[in-house]
Amino acid sequence: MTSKTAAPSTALQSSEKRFLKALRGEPTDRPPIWLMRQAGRYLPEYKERRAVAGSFLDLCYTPEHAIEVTLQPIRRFGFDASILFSDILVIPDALGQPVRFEEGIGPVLEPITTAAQIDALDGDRVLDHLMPVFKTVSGLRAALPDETALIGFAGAPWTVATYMVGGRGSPDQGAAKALGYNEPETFQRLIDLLTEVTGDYLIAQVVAGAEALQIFDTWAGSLPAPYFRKWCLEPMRRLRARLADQCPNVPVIGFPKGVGASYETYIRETGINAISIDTGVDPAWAAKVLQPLGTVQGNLDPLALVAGGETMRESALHILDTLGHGPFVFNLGHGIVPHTPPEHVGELVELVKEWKP
Ligand code: 1CP
Repeated sequence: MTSKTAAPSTALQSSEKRFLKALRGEPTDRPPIWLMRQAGRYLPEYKERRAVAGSFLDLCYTPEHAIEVTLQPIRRFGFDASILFSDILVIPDALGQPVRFEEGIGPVLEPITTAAQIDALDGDRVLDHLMPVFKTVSGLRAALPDETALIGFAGAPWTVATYMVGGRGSPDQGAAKALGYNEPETFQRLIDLLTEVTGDYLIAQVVAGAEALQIFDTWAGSLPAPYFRKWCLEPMRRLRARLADQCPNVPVIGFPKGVGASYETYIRETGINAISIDTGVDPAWAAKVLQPLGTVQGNLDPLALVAGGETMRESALHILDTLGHGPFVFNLGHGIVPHTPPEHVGELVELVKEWKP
């Protein structure tokens, strides 16, 4: 795609939305809040809609259903941002490596482990295949309340590659590492292809109406430093540069989960606007080292949200008191888990909305 993009106009200009102001580092009346996996199985209305839709991918690829499940948590809790309902694994599906989601297992793909299989993937069909996702994005822009920002997203090349090569989630990403260590050139071809098509995909989401983008690198923390640089940092730097060129006004949030002190290198070297930190990062360290470089998003333990009560209150207030004075977006350190009581989410949103800087 070569033309520059402008998001459709709505009653409240994008620029005035609290979440987008925070991503640009501008002062806000209070920190904005949204939660990773805010749509999902902890909500009874999600389970109902999921049953009607059929398979998980049918839910992602039917705009009417995907719009509905994206809006469910907005109606209930009034979050400042909504995230497009989809999954990071629509990219392999679109490249011609079919994905299915099995109850109790998660995503299942036919593993790709040879150069010939990588060469058979077809980057040219990605945007056509994902047309329903773009319809969901534009439908959401029309349906969301004026003050609610819309986040588009994708998985980072390394994390998506771990599923493509391993065929499913794994605790150590062993299959992707084996291919990367034994056949570095072959694996690099896959990373390069994913970097290219992920850029196409994110730009098309912006054209359809996404106002900010988040890139999930869930398994970044499992790589030794030189490989983290090669397979996470470098592709993200290229992706960010392309987005800066094609949609310069759209802020980008990175989430290289579990990388510890490398969060600093990541924000410095990629040029992203904001960094989402996992639960293990000390908010005081993030305030001192990361906030001068960009907006910090995070990092309540999803299990403190399950616990609720004083544990949740104290944990949330500690984060707010430490990070809430600089550019900050309240979130979790990882996604909401299915056994989270929805009432706890309501209490958390109230607490954040009442907190004063
Ligand atoms: O049965 C169901 O209903 C499926 C559960 C589910 C949901 C609700 C999956 C399967 N994906 C999603 C939606 C989803 N996934 C969203 C949009 C919803 C929202 O945030 O409100 C997003 C942003 C994702 C991103 C995603 N998918 C990531 C990155 C973030 C993270 O959680 O680390 C990853 C790694 C995936 C893969 C995936 N999809 C689904 C599952 C169960 C998994 C994890 C597989 C594993 O165990 O490794």
